[in-house]
Amino acid sequence: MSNKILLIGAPVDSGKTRQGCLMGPDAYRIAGLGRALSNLGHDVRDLGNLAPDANDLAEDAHLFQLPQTVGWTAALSRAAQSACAEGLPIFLGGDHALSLGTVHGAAAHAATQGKPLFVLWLDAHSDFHTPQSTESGNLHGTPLAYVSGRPGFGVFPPVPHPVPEENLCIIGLRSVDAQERLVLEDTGIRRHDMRQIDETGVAGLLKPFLETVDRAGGMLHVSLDVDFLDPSVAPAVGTTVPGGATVREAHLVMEMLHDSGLMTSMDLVELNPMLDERGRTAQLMVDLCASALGRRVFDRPTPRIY
Ligand code: 6HN
Ligand code: MN
Ligand code: MN
Ligand code: MN
Repeated sequence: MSNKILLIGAPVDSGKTRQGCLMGPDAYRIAGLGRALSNLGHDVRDLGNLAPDANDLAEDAHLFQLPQTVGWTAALSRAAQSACAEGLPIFLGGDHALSLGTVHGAAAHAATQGKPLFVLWLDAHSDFHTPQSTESGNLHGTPLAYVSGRPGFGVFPPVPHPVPEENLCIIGLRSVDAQERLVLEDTGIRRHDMRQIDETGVAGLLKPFLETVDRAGGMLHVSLDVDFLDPSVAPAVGTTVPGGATVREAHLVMEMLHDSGLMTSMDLVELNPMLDERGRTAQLMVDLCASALGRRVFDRPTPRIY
């Protein structure tokens, strides 16, 4: 199955104080993402990098770069909405604040198709803060709360198509703040921590979710945070948490996504090339993305080395 794939650079760096994610899109390009996907037979277009919308919002004393993140949300929502109508967009981040916009836009597109949107969130963190509950003031910790329609996002674009809690699945959790936990425990969000991966294997967690998406005839947005992976294999992220997914666990998720044929859009987020070691994290993310789009051992007896 070949896809029209749109690579969209989203050099968002406003979602947290530690800078460097703005170099992510170019790191993915240099690590050969476009070539990896076109070698799999896909029609790949690189649309270059986006910029945030301008606005004249005031800075907020508690929130880091609020106006900038609101500008990105508006720009990325539009981009996602039109790209989803054209093909399968892959957003090259950029920190996780970019998903405020990409999921917002994917949900708007799904609504035009009369289809429900589902979201798979692969992350050490639940990113379920509101601008009120965040202690760090870093808005990359808020996208899931925003897209699911939680109140408190005042100056952000309204959310006319909230993703129902039952349509969200988080896998990889090992750092959930007290306030997030309180709220999450009251929701129908599927949330799987690392212990569940240990006990049942990642396939046992993902399969029922994919079956639900399939039965509902849904669209599926996948948001892959670098810190889903264990820092020993993916050091290039500001928010490392020990005890993350192994290389094979992550590939298996991607391979199952490909086999399901359900994924309709994707974010690659939180890569900070300043923190990388000889490009190994960027390379691993490229390889994972290739698995999600059909790379497999037996079709390629001689693995390509990029
Ligand atoms: N991410 N819960 C922490 C905070 O600052 O709110 C960490 C957020 C991490 C964000 O994973 O994209
Ligand atoms: Mn995240
Ligand atoms: Mn994270
Ligand atoms: Mn926090």
